[in-house]
Amino acid sequence: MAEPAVHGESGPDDGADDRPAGTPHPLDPLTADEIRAAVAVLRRERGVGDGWRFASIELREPAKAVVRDFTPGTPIEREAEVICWRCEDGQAYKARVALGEQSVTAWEHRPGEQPNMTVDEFHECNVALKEDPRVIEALTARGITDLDTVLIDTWAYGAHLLPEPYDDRRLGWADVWYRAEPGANPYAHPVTGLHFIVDLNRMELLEVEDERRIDEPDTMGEYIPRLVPGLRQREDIRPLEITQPEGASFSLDGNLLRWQKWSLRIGFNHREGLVLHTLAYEEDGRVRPVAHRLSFAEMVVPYRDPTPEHDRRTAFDVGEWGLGFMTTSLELGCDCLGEIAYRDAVLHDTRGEPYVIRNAVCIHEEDDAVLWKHVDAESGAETRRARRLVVSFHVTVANYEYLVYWRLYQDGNIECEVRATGIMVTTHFTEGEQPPYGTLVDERTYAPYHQHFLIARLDLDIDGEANTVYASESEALPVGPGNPHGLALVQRNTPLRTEQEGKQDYDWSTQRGWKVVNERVANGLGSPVGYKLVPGACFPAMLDPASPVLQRAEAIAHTLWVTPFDRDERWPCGEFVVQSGGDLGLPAWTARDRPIEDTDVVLWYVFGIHHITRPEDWPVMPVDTISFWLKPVGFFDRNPALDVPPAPRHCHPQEAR
Ligand SMILES: [Cu+2]
Repeated sequence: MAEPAVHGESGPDDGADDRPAGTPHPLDPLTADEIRAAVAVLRRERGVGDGWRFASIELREPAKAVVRDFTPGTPIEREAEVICWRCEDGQAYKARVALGEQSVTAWEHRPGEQPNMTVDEFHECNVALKEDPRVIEALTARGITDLDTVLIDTWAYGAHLLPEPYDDRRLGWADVWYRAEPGANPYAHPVTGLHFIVDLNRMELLEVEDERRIDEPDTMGEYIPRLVPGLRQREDIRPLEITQPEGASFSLDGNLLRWQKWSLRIGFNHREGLVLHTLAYEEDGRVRPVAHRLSFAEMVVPYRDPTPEHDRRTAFDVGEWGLGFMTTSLELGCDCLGEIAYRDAVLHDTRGEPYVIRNAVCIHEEDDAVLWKHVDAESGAETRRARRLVVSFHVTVANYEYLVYWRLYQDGNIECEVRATGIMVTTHFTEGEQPPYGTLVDERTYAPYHQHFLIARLDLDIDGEANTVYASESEALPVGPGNPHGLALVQRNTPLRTEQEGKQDYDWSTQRGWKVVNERVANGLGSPVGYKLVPGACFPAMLDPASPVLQRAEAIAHTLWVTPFDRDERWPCGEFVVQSGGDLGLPAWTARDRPIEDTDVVLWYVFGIHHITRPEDWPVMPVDTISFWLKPVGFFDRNPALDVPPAPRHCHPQEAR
């Protein structure tokens, strides 16, 4: 869901200066000029003119071999992948454009598919509906006459809910909210029972659903200090400054980021937002690959409330709206502290016109308490301070915020943290009639339970592409000979050989995790090198197999899926999730049951927030924080952070005393 406030902040800049010096790297995102060039070619060769919309324009990432063999300065063929549609008949096309030759290399008609929702449609729908006499009448009947206070929020449909007379159209359904005064929170005031069904291609109001007029309760949904009655802000907080007098310890060369022994490339696109490419760790002069590509490929947010107010509310925030399109500019001192480097993102509107999101990605170092420590009776305390490199971006999807942090540590650990914050969707009810599917958060106001399933696409390449995934589990042996006290604990590692075996669920009782191993590379101890996906924040879908919501998002039915690498397999719930009926992603690909042993594998990790709403989440929700880890397991021969020096002038007993 999407209220994209990003345009205003990004300004009129056209992003022409975003290209790093020199020739592009094969993984650099498209520049503004490249976006314009792709659009110009399609206008010229395929007649994509007025009356069309561009849903997405992004870099077609090259094959791994091209990336591996690239030498700086060598010209490369850049390709754009474009999805556009003709509004008149709703027909969608997927195109590929060779930017060097300025030619269309693929033009695929996609009948029956709906491209992603767009920022332009969201805004145009809000404006068009507010001009419609039927909308004005419905609002007036509810005592709302100042349309400037009204926000109409468009959501996408699932196929199973499309109203029949219009089920071949591009449809949106809309919620209505209003601000108590200019600058106040629209999500503080839901207009319960009023929804609109809209043909987005014609911007035509098809139906007004006007039910259940409920007397507005006396709620307090404001969070901006001047609007919170009687708020006395705390006065006992003194400044906490982060200083790095000699600057940061990372370097940025175009999109290439280096920090201590880590290196990676920053990527960005409309759908996944931030992408980490070619992540590697250098050891004794050897650059050791860990991941080819890390990103978020889907997010599924079913509201678990079957009442008519919420039963359509299953958002696919990646596939419908795009984490990139929803990315907001970051601000120094608020979102990030310390010595910060930012990267801008270049995206485009539905006319194909590029625009820039300033400070879309933040890169900085953080102190992270103790890295390792021991106190010895003779030599005293030996302590190392930990630091981590954080690459992050924030998205605002209408009422909700998602903050994504990829963190690299000095001991080879990788942590992916997501924080959810923002404003919960709420609904009013008549006294004594609160539905059981949510929590009371304010007077006659409840926030429905819902879930946020995030699907991380983890293309790991542990010391190369030939990897095997093992389910790694602990087993306690029964009491018996050799184990009289029942203490024996062994570790079982089961190779996942096929895609069917690669469908894995979390198991608390065995502490199941998944180890990605390269059998062809041994560490100094003679064992194959590996990294372990240490699960966190996983929970079952809790959806009946017959549920059409689960059928659209079968990917959330397992904690982990493993597939052989295919660069065109990117979207775990399907490429076109707007108005989708079934999941054409992971379940369809894995139905072939391809081998996944000793080959280039991709892990799809499903985790998230099972959001049982609380009064404390209202009116603005303090962050809910979840994460998972990728940890080296025999990738190194010993603690790789032994070489981290003590902090200068501190922490070294011999010198300090
Ligand atoms: Cu939530």
